[in-house]
Amino acid sequence: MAKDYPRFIGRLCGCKNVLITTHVRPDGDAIGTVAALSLALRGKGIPSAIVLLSSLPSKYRFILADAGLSHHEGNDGLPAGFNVDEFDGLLVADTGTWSQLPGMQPVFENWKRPKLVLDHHITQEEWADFKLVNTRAAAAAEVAAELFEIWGVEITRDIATALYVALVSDTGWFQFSNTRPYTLRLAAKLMEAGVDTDRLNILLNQSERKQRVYLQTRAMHSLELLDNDTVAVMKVRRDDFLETGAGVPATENLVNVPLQIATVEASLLFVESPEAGPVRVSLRSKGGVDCARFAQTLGGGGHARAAGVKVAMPLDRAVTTVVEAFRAFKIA
Ligand SMILES: [Mn+2]
Repeated sequence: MAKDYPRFIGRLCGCKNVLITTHVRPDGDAIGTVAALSLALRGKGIPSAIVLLSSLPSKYRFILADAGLSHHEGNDGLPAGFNVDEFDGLLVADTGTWSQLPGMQPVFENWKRPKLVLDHHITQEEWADFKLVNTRAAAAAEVAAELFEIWGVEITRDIATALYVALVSDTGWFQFSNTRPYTLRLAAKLMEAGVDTDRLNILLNQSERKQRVYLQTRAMHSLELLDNDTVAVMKVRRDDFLETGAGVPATENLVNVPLQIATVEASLLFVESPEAGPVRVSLRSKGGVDCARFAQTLGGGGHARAAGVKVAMPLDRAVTTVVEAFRAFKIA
């Protein structure tokens, strides 16, 4: 692994214009890591462009704005008319699977230029030319930080802020079991580089629109506890989006709420698409069930305690189907 970093750096240094992207519906780790990578490349004199495959959540807008980074944005795919021929390298952060990169496979599968992946997920596919994957890393940002250290990237306040947002996003502000000593040492280094943690807390935890809390309230009303209160199921219906005016990003972290209950071992959140589209299922466990392995049986992926899958069926049938499959998986 250690010797992979110089090789990865070598590939990046061979590029003159890098297209940086991440998974659809980007979270804080995705946005923070992409921003930090783009700034690091800029520091090394390598131009890059950030391309998002769905809209940038408003709460993360400040990361790019503070750093003076622009981005291109698609709607469940590459931006319309986007010319990938301007680039001689593809850098994908925080995912290693085409299913998380809608619209990318047809364009890049046979692309004759380096395709690089920097990730921390267990679920991987073998299409990249070079991958930097550390599944012990709490966030893709940790892999990026290790890369920067070996590359001698100067950790500016903007890079530190982007990496810090990524860390707190994927560790639940250092609460989740993926938090490791390295995570906290890195966080300390980032604070020393000038991260304003109080400002980040206000921007990320105390700056929501009221519509988000209205949507979450509805979702919590839908809570059902199954199997002797060990499995929690919550649903967000299309009407919940329409009637509250909230969007899909408002469902972020909702799946963790039922884990507050002592008896609950696993939480399943079903989110109906506000438009047409599959039901998104988020899975969380306290460690007794491997969410990633279960998600993989249905074509999804993720981590042992946090995973997701998309199911192309009506909401209520999706709930019945996934819950039944989950029970069978637990017994097996
Ligand atoms: Mn991540």
